[in-house]
Amino acid sequence: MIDSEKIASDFPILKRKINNNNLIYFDNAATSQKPIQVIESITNFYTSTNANIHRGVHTLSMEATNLYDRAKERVAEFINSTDSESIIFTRGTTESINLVAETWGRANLDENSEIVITELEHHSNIVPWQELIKETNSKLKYIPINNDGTLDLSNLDQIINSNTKLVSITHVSNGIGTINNIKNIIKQAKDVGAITLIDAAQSAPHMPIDVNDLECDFLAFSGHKLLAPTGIGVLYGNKKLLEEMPAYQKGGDMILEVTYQKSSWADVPFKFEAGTPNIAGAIGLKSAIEYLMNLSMAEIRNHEIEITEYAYEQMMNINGIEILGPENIDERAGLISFNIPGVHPHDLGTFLDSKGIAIRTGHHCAMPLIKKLGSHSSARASFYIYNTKKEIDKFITEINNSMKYFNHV
Ligand code: 7TS
Repeated sequence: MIDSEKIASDFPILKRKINNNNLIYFDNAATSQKPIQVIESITNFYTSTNANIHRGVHTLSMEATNLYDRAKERVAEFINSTDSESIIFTRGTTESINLVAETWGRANLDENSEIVITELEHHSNIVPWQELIKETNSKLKYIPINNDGTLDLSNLDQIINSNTKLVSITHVSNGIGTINNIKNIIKQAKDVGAITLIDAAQSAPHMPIDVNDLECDFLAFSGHKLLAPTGIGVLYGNKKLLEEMPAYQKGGDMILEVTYQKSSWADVPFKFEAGTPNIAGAIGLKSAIEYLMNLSMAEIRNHEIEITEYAYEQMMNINGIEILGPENIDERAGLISFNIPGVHPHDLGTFLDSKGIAIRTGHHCAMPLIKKLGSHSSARASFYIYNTKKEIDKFITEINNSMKYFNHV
């Protein structure tokens, strides 16, 4: 079992007071907080090892290169990839998806091609495809959702068909917390010869991921949502596909040979990592993954099930509350998106902040989804390893207080 209170003591920011209250951080879907181990790994790098990588023969450069390469090995282990050469470091999920759209997408799609996504997606798994279909004259199709925010797979056979070239789906919805059965959808995509991309931004931090078992072609996630710093993320790719794909950004580090006339590219994954990468970020990511693996991803998921169920049951007792997304905890990640009658989500967010509680309000960068569910915005509480039942008790009390405050009852 996870000892959240002990874990919380590793996170310096959680000692902060916000408006004279202990900070309760329930905005983990936006970004997670960072433990001292990760912060120190970055400080140590800059105080004792800082140098550029893959180019120096001097000690510091070799040490920095070694740390960077080991970070890739850790990431590979984290998602059960057999090969660290399948791991590309990017700035985050957004850049990982754009990389696939701009390289694989431009090279492989034409007017007969269809891309399939779902109605649950974050903007970063919608907008790159909307732009790509304009360039390639291909078509974008959506797997629809049911009223409870789960995917309606009843017409999947028609949606994914012989014209489908790419299926790009989120593992977990950031807007409402739905966990998709991606394994089945990947299988269906493979049956028609389509490539698959999984947006794991909201799953990789919270549950075990196994790319070998999933058999997806690409998987994207961000470091900052799993205890690592901002500006570092991952694109896992099927190595054969990566080798066939055109380069992404061009410049230093990604080349094999350059003449005044032409250039050739380095091997995968370096072909996709032009310029000096985020070395300190990669080292922070390595430390973050070690922290999470030490706790066990299965235990992290169990902890989130426990506190999410605890919160959900109490929230259901709030008069008139509307909770978006699935009821069944097996289909819901550690995230609750909701609306309270008579209290606008922004007002609720401001009220809760005055009590030290941080939640997100708005459309959560999933505007079409929130609209489809009949709202313009919602309040969203998202949980992580350091959150406790005690914090949830205070959260529920303050939601009730906000209703009294705004409804003047
Ligand atoms: N995909 C999903 C499912 C996400 O939740 C996010 C970020 C992204 C992609 C983009 O990640 P980035 O690191 O490249 O920005 N989601 C959120 C959120 O829910 N609130 O703030 C950011």
